[in-house]
Amino acid sequence: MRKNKEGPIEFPNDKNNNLNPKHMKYRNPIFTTGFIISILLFINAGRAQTRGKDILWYDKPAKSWMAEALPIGNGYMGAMIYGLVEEEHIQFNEESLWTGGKGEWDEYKGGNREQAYKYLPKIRQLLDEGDFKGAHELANRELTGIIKSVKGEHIWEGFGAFQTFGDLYVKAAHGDEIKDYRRDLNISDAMASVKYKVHNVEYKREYFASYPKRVLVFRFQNNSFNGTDYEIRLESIHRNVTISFENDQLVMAGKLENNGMEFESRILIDSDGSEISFSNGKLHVKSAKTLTLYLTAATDYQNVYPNYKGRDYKKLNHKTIASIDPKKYSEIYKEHQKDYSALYSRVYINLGEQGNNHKSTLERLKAYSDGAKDPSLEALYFQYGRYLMISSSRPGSLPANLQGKWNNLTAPAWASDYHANINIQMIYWPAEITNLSECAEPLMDYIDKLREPGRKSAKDFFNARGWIVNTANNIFGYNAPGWEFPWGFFPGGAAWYGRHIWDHYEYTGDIEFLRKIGYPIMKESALFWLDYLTEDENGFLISSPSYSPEHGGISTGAYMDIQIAWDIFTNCIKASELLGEDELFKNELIIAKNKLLPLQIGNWGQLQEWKEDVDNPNSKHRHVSHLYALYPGDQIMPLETPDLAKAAKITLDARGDDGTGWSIAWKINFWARLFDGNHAYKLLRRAMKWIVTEEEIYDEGVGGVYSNFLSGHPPFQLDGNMGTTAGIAEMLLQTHTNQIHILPALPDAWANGEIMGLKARGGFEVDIEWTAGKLKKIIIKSVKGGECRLRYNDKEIHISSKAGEIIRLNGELDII
Ligand code: FUC
Repeated sequence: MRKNKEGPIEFPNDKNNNLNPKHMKYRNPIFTTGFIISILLFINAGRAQTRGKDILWYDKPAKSWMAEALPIGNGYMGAMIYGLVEEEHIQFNEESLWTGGKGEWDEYKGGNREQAYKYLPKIRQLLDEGDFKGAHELANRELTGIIKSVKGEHIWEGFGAFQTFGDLYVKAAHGDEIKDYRRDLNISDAMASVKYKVHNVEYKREYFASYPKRVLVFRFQNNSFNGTDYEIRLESIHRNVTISFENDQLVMAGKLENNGMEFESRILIDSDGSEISFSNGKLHVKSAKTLTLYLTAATDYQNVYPNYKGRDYKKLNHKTIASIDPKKYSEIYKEHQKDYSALYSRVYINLGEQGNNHKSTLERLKAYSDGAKDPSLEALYFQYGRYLMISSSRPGSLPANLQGKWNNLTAPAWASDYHANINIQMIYWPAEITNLSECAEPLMDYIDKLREPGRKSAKDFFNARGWIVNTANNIFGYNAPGWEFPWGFFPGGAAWYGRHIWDHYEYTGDIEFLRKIGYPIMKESALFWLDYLTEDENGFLISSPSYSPEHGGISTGAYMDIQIAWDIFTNCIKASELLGEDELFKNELIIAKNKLLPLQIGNWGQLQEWKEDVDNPNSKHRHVSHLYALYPGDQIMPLETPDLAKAAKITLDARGDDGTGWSIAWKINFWARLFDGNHAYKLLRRAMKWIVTEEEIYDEGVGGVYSNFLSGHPPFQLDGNMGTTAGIAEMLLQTHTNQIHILPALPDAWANGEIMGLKARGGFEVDIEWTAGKLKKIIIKSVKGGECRLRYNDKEIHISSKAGEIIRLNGELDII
């Protein structure tokens, strides 16, 4: 039995937070200078300190997983912390535990349907003849993807779903007269904690997720004289699971019934208790003052087409646990904190203070939803998006799915998959602009691996070169259209991912990434469109058949397709010029781009969603897909294309200011791109409206935020969080117009403020400070050097910068 020798209980954070007076005694001059320098350093650190920690806190344990439990994650794994007193409940996930795929159904072929493309000419003919009904029926029969069966809502056999992994329960043997209960999540350090007292005995818990160590860490402490007895148990909703205890490790191993996927989690137990025993699947720790659990998990999944299987997960878990020295808890925490804050602390935001930190986050959210001003709550929500990004997407991990890495069900909404017709794209919108480019790497890697299965789907359904991915996508290479239209048809997912690749290059300036990985992927996405687009009666290139994502019927030109084709052609042309490659291909793209069906303004001044002028002015539909060109695209820009921007505004006014969580978030970005800060702010307040209970189910107009700050579609969907974080950044900085546009959509509500460390295309980092609604100061760090074009209101300046140069400017854009 291993004993923890750390000595008397001391709560580490408290130590860090108080200034230690001891230093003040010495008077020696050299020492004094040294002393002054250290003071300066200290003040600096102090300023970082005085930034204060970004913390969500609550004065009650969580009852609801979706609405109240608090998420932690290390990219690979996620956990939801309830903070229950008598028996703590921690539900956890590992990113690759999924049903579905070949293992579940021998005939699984990623949804592909051999030679389905043979029906394309007939469908196009029916469309040209105006028989939209006939065309839809044929398309819905012959162009849909194949899965085993649909069993009730959200169970799509063959396609599968992201799975909960297990539930950890830790019972502490103490009375129930609880006092001073507090549960919090410090997103500056990525550490959750719970504190309470029972009969003056202090109980404290800490929870963090270490990416460097690939473990979730839970520490339970108390300062009772004889320690406390703890009981630990692991549960899983999956059948055929065994629980065992070996080498101080609680091991849960199993095999999914659906597809035979093997999985294992290991918890290394460390305590200073007098005894540890295992019986009836439970672990009993006697008289402990400190109990620490190090949890890791893995499956035999690997992202390798076509079998997606074969990882030596047991070896991985053993290696992970072997790397943990339980005596080094503080070091493990410090390593985590250093790793995490190296990313998180790149961006600082201050939108003004209302002095509400003494109130719990839930109290503030309720007051805010009733109309109270609370700019620092908005700043906290902004940073929460960055926290969730770092916690769910790290180099080497899978990308965040619809629910990041958090799911407690076997049949989560939309399978908690990789929906590619808005959702996953939105989830990654904050990555570059909020200076977390590393967190976009899992997406780049995932996109690269989608190409092989995607080529097969492009061939089978469209007899086209290149690759595609449609609306629904699982981790087993399901790139085919969905099994029902209209929602299932969206081959544009792949080219839309091309926008993320191009952005990744534009923000990082990583030309080798572009040459070796980015451009080859983009080129293949563009190839599909060169083959799929056909000429209409006027010689314009259209996408037939096409559906505007999940809205309306079959069409010969859903504009989102045409805008995405425009975008991938444009960025491929830029990339090929930059790389000095593919001259012929580039020219082919230029010709095709110029032949694309031009965007049209319809009969009520709206931007048309389809080639056919049939937009319904009363539609409140959540998907506003034909404004892709406004955001995240750059085909529509108020200063460069004022008429189209005006039409986009008319469309947005008609669609209204409500919607699902992600739809509202998208609208924040749209209004920011239209330079209407007050309207974007109105949508922000709508996006942060408190969703009272998790019972509120899916509907067009009830998006908002749960008590734990997770965004609700409803249900919980990460895209709402990320789209809003990206929207706040987009109100303060825009760089898609080949300029660094400062405060393009500053709302009146944020009269004074500052944001530091936002990223601009071209590899610049930007700090902005404003007072009384006016720019006060800008600091630009030119990471890569090069031309820096700045805009503030109507003023524009150009600065040639060197790599590493810091440029300071005042509110008039004069260099200071
Ligand atoms: C698309 C959206 C839904 C939901 C799902 C995950 O189907 O239309 O609203 O967000 O993705």
